[in-house]
Amino acid sequence: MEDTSFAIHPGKRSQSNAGSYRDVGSVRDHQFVERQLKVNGENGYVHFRFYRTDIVRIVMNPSATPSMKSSVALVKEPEDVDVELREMENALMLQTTDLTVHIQKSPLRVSVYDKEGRALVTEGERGMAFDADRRVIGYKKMEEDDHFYGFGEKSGFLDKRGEKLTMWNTDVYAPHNPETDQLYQSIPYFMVLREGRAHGLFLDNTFKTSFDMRSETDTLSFSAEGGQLDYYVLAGPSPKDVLEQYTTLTGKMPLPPKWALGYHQSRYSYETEQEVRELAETFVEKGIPLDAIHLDIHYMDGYRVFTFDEDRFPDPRKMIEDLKEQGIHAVPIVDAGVKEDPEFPIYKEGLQQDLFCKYIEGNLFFGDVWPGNSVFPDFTKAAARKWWGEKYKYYSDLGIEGIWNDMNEPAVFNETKTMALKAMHENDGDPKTHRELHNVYGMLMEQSTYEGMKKLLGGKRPFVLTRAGFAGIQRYSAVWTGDNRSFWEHLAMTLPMCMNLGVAGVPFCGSDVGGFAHDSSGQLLARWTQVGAFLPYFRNHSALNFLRQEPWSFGEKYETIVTKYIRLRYKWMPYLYTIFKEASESGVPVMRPLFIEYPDDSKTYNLSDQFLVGKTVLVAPILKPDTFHRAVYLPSGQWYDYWTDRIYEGGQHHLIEADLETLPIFIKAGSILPEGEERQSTAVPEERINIHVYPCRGEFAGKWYDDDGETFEYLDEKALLKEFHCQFDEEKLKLKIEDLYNGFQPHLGSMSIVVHGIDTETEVWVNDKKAMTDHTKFDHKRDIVKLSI
Ligand code: MIG
Repeated sequence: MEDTSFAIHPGKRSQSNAGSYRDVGSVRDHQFVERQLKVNGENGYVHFRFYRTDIVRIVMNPSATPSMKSSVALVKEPEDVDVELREMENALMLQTTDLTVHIQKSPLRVSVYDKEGRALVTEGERGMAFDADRRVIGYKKMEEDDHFYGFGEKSGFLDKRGEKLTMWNTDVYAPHNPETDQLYQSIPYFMVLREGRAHGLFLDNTFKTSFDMRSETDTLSFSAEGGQLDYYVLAGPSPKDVLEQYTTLTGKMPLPPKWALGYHQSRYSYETEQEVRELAETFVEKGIPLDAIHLDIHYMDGYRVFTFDEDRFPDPRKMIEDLKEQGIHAVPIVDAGVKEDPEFPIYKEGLQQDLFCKYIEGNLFFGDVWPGNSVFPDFTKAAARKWWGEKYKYYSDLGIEGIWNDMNEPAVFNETKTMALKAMHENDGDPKTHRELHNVYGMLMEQSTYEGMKKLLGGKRPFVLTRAGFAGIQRYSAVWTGDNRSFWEHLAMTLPMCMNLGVAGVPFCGSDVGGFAHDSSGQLLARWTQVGAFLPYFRNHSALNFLRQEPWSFGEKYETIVTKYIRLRYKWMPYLYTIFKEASESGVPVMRPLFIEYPDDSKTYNLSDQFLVGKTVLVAPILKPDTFHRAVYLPSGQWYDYWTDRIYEGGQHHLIEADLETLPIFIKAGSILPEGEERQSTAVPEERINIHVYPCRGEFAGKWYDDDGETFEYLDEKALLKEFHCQFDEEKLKLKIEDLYNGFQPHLGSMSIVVHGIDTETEVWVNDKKAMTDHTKFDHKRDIVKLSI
């Protein structure tokens, strides 16, 4: 290795982030001002800035002093961190209480260590570099035991080691294969798990980026087609710490309205008011719970956004009102493209106010989408975001509280599938090409939608659903995973895809239950609905010209099963809502890969066909046709079968039977979970809560969170948080209920405690009083203690 710049042998690395890269060179000099270390290399400039003691930002710019501006992903300003700089002959060292950044001078190589001296990221032969086309690249050593997660919406298995992933928001109708890595979302971020400890790396670059954990066995690289090599190293050391760190940088999911956690029914499209009303009627008649009906593009007048077609939907206001009375929200789709039509007010106004994307020469960018020739709002411009956000008044005036944004990659019907790369974004006075800002277009549309709707709803929480997004999308919107197909393989893919979205900071996500394109079947719909009941976002959606897949579409046998699981969703609502609240505060997702809770258990590292809901509920669905058993891995501890209360020993695999009616669910001994009731929709108040205690010896605890489910008053502690602490020693089970806050009173008739897995001799004490137990309410394995609040 020489001190001078060097080029990487093109032959050797033709498979990797290819090209001839020039190294940043050796350190010439440095300056430490305002808590920033500014290093000048021979061929580039590198700045170091701590955001917290456990988060460091590193920015390399090949040709100019680095800009410390951030993309729209960032919500965090750097804190005033105490940083110590040590200068040595061959190196510089920046140190906080949590991290040490070691900068070798010749050549410039950066390694980051945690407080225990554990190397998080290290550079070896290669470090930071760039090429003649202004691509930037960073190389890091890849250890033998490194496992990779996050990256957002990606096909394939859970652990991304051995993958090469590109981030470029893309409308992919078909196929979603293991090799289809550019989908609708771009989250240039990953978490590494190495020997049970985790750290993270977030590349804040909006260009097309790519992450290569495939081409070399001991080196990974991350690169961008332009801009700076601007990345953050997150210290961990646990997966949950990394999630907290990442969502500190990019923001947390706001707590959704409760109705958004209910069951959603969609179809491309329910085409008339009559059809929508009949659909709602059928759900009510059959007693199948429903919280939302989605209105796909046919509701619009010639696919013009912010309109209803008057023939198909003669009285949307009345329809929406009547649906609400049935506890159902209407959620209309709103695409990004605006029809070219001089008599269409949105087109006219947007033009008059100069709010659409243009080329640098001043001519408008036109693209073909559903409405035909269309223009695209320039969401990089604050004025356009505000304008568009206010346009939702059209919907909110009709009583609509949820919006579904589609085609916001943006998708265009042409060969590149999107806007011309040289189209411009005004970007609030800092104009950039679409090539640079493509990946944030959807995210900015969501910002506009969420902020606009929030203002319009006067204190109510909006629900916003998006297809496209970038790092930080969780601040504005739930994410569905786009146009999957009614294949068993796509049911299976839902699990790792949604788990990795969760690891990438997006807790509120789900796939089209039943599959979007292609024909579903009764069995597939049944199994997919079983999974859907435990996905953070639960919507059945299907495409034009394929078999219908409403719960009753495949006959009574399947309808019964599908209904059972939709109802089950509502029983689990208090628990789901509690963990949604936690996710909104901690960034730890609702749906979790097992390694988050068991980082020392290597059997969890690529476990792609099971997941945890919260900390202690394990779901192991059947993902294959005509299959009525499967191997389930239960990590250490003891686990209760949810259906039978049979106890299984963890730390091993079990062969579990699961007829078509059964979704295998296991609850870890040492759990306390709130359970609600089956209801027609979340609009029906819960009469009763059961607190289920699944004991293990010793101490354990659980929580139940609740609030009005629709306003922001919970932020002023108008909420209820009960904590349950339990002690169990075979003869006695002592439960303490503590109100951490009780600024909200649910309309409850009663609260009951249900204790599992104890025999009749065991005494149950609640808040230091011996409780009357009633063994008749449940089967012999369960004990119930009645208690009212
Ligand atoms: O190119 O609005 O992913 O959910 O039903 C199709 C019609 C456009 C794509 C979405 C899908 C939606 C469909 N849209």
